[in-house]
Amino acid sequence: MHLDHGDSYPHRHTHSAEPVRADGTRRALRVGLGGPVGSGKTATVAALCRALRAELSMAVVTNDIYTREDAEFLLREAVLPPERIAAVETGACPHTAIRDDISANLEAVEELEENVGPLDLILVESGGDNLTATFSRGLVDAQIFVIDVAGGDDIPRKGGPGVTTADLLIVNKTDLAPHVGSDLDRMARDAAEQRGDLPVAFQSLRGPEGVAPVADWVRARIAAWAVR
Ligand SMILES: Nc1nc2c(ncn2[C@@H]2O[C@H](COP(=O)(O)OP(=O)(O)OP(=O)(O)O)[C@@H](O)[C@H]2O)c(=O)[nH]1
Ligand SMILES: [Mg+2]
Repeated sequence: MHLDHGDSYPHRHTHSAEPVRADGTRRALRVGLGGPVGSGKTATVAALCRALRAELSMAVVTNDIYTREDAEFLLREAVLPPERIAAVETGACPHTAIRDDISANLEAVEELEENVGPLDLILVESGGDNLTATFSRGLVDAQIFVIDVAGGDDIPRKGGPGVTTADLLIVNKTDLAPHVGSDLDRMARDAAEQRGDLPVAFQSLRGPEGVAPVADWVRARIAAWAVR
């Protein structure tokens, strides 16, 4: 049987484009943010833009199923100039567009680099999904999985590839823990058990520290990227 699908078959990307292009310029570090619906992905993206935009050349791609709502929120909040915010309407299960057929997202990332580049950092927000959603390594270089304390303090224990393998796990909305009866120590213990040495950030975007620890994690990734 001949299995040559030519150009019409969705290409499976198993690794990203090289950091340094043929002409010697360096492409942006691409960081994906995934996680369940409403956990705080867009709020984290907005806070990261505010924290890092003075020191890094940044852009954002948002994924929504049927709308451009997340991009519109970021535009309204003016976290970046409008030409640095792109929306992909996935029209299907959100994980398909970040894992299986990543072509629309890759196109959005490459167009941003072309139109507003050179860029240091592109954040790609997945549509809200479930605990199994992860990004293709052909789309992003690092991924952050965002869960929140209101989703239940047993989420880290339940595992799933987002919780166990993401380069950074954010447990968001810690300010709500007392109101919803979530035990943060238990979440920290369970997360450590699932993730070994991989880092976990407990975050409240309503608190004084806000996104600062996650912004520091991004800075460290950028520093490592610059010497690759
Ligand atoms: N109390 C509290 N609320 C937060 C925090 N972070 C985000 N929120 C709120 O949680 C709600 C959902 O946040 P979003 O950032 O839209 O969540 P999302 O993960 O992007 O949602 P989808 O894209 O729809 O999956 C919003 O009302 C945010 O203001 C936090 O640290 N504490
Ligand atoms: Mg969102």
